[in-house]
Parts: sequence; C-alpha cells; structure tokens
Amino acid sequence: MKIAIVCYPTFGGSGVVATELGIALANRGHEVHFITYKQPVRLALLGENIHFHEVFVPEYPLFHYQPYELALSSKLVDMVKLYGIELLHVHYAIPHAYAGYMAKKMLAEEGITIPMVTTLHGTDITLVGSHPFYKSAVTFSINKSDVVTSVSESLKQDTLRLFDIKREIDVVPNFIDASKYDHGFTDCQRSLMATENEKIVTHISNFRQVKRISDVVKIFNEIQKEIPAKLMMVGEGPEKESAELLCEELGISNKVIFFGNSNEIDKILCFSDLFLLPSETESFGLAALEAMISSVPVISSNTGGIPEVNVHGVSGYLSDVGDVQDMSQNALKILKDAAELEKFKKGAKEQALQFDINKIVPVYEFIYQKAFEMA
Ligand code: GMT
Repeated sequence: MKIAIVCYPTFGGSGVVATELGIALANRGHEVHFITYKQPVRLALLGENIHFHEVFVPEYPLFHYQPYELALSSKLVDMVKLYGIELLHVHYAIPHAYAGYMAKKMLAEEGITIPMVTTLHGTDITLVGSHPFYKSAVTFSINKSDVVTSVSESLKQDTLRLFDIKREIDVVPNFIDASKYDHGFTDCQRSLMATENEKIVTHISNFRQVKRISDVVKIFNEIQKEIPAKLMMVGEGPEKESAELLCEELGISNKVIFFGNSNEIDKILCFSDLFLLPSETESFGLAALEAMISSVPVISSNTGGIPEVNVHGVSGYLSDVGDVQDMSQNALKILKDAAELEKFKKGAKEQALQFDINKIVPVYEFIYQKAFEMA
C-alpha cells in the first residue's frame, strides 16, 4: 500500500510514534511517504520504501501568520497525484486532520478518493484542541476522518467528553520496537556518568509545564538525601532553565546532568536504574514505555493513560499528581533493595513487551483496510 504519513518531525512522542510506524510499515513492504516541514528526527535513513517530502511555506510580508495548513494540504494533493498515494495517515489533530480533510476534498474534485486515518495523541485533545479557538475545527476534522484512533482508552474517553463526537474511536496503543533495545551492550559506559555505588535516575521529556519538571527535581532531591544517586535530565524545553535554578537552590547541581535532546535514548536508558514521569496529564507516556523496555522501572503519576502502561507494583509505582513524598518513598523502596530493583526491572520489561511493535503494526494495517471501506 502507498501511505502518506503526516506528523510533527520533532522529538515529541507523536512524531516518534509516527516515524517508527512508518519505518515498520516500510519494512513490511509498504511504500511510505512522510510529509512534513522537516525530516523527522528519528528518520535517520531514507530507504527504498521510505520517502520524505518537505512542506515549504514561503514567507510573505502580508501574512502575519504563515499558512502552514494551506501549504500542507496543497503538498498532500500534489504528492498523492505524483506518487499514486492511496491513504493518508495523519498524526495529531491540529492542524494535520484539518489539512488532510481539505486535501481529501480537493482530490475528490478530481475524481480521486483517498481515505484518511487520524491518530489522536493527547495534547491535540486535552490541552490545545479543546481550547475554544480550535474546538470547532478539531471536532469537525475528527468527525470527518474515515477512521479515528487514539493511543489509549483514557484519551478516547477524554475526546468523547471534550468534543461532540458522532463516530467510533478505535484505541490503538503506542508501541515499541523491542529489538532496537536488545542491543546487548555489555558496557553501557555507566562509569562515565556515576560511580559504582551511585544509582542513576532518569527523566526524558520536552520540558513543558505539563511534565511537572520541578517535581522531578524534588523527587530526586529526596532520593539523594538517602542514597548516593545521580539524575539524568534529557530533553529541551521551556522549563529547563527553572529546573537548573531549582537544582542550584537545592545544592544538588553537581548530581544532575542536563543532556539536551538526544538520539541515543537507548544508551542513556541502558545505564539507568529508575525513570521519573510525574506529569500533570499524559495520554500514554511513550517515554515511560521506552524506559520499561530497557528494564528501567517507572515512578509516575496516575493520570490519563499512564496506568494503561505502567502497572502499580509490577513495572513501577503510581501516585497522585503532585504527591512528591509518595513518589520519593516509592522510588527509595525500589532503589534501596537490590532484590526489589531486580524484581521491578524484570516486571518493567515484561510489561513493555505487551506493546511490542509486531503486535501493533498489524492492527494499523487492519485499520487501513477499514478506512478503505469507510471512504
Ligand atoms: O508529551 C508531550 O508533550 C508530547 C506529545 C506529542 O504530541 O508528541 O505527546 C503526546 O503523545 C505521545 C505519543 O502518543 C504520548 O505518549 C504522550 O503521553 C502525549 N503527551 C501528553 O498527553 C501530554
């Protein structure tokens, strides 16, 4: 099948999922066309079945805001015609579902029918999409997609609660390519980061407010009061500077390493003992799944879709949002006892395997067949 994937090309979870899906589909013989404004960060190699088409928005002084949706929908029309693309799969409702629908309508004028699958990822619904400025357009685009999927049951329920949805939503959870994490490094170069007796705690995100970065630092502060430990902070975003200041205020800067964005998440997770995800809201928590597949237990909040991924007492622990004390105590329960740590490492990996890519990609192929019937 010839599939166009529209996504954000950045380090965010939706872009990562879209990219990994595209790569997996290409490996299964489909022809995949990524259509976005930059080559997706996880798309290192363009292979025989993988193409990338850049959406370019020419600057014009009259435009206060550059019309990306317009450029995207035109590009979709052109690429569908040029390559004979048969299906659009758009990730993140804003503005991709809206632009995709416009492309679909333009193509229909020329006698070309193309189904559109929209995958909802979280902030497109819970934080941004439900804002009154976007709500009508997001509702419309969801209702007009041929098939809509959400990455967790929790996100499906949020979508039904926040929007006037007149259609079915299929839950297709995010996935992980376990083989990519089965690297068999015997030496994770742990010694570069910490001494033998120090535990390594890791957080990976886009450092937005929703991630509650100050909670990450506060939890680590409690941990390091009781055991020797280091904190690895991976990612870039608006809350990074205040996190650095908080570390200084708490006098723990020498124990915290800020990495910036990284394409070597697997290597960082390879030497990690514990992962922190205390988010305010999270439709799924892909970063937690990436930690778990690397046998790293997760201390998280119990919000949104996280409980569908991180199982309390098995792959880690869950606490109420903002309950730094409980999260710190749970972290110490795991880190202080070697047998507990081993048990949770095993539990994390086993739970993560439920989301193996080989189980989920065929579900998307089934969804594509359904979209053809609906279009
Ligand atoms: O977490 C973010 O802020 C990035 C955001 C995105 O759109 O890339 O992530 C969302 O989609 C991910 C992939 O489906 C989910 O794993 C994240 O939980 C979700 N983020 C939120 O709901 C806050």
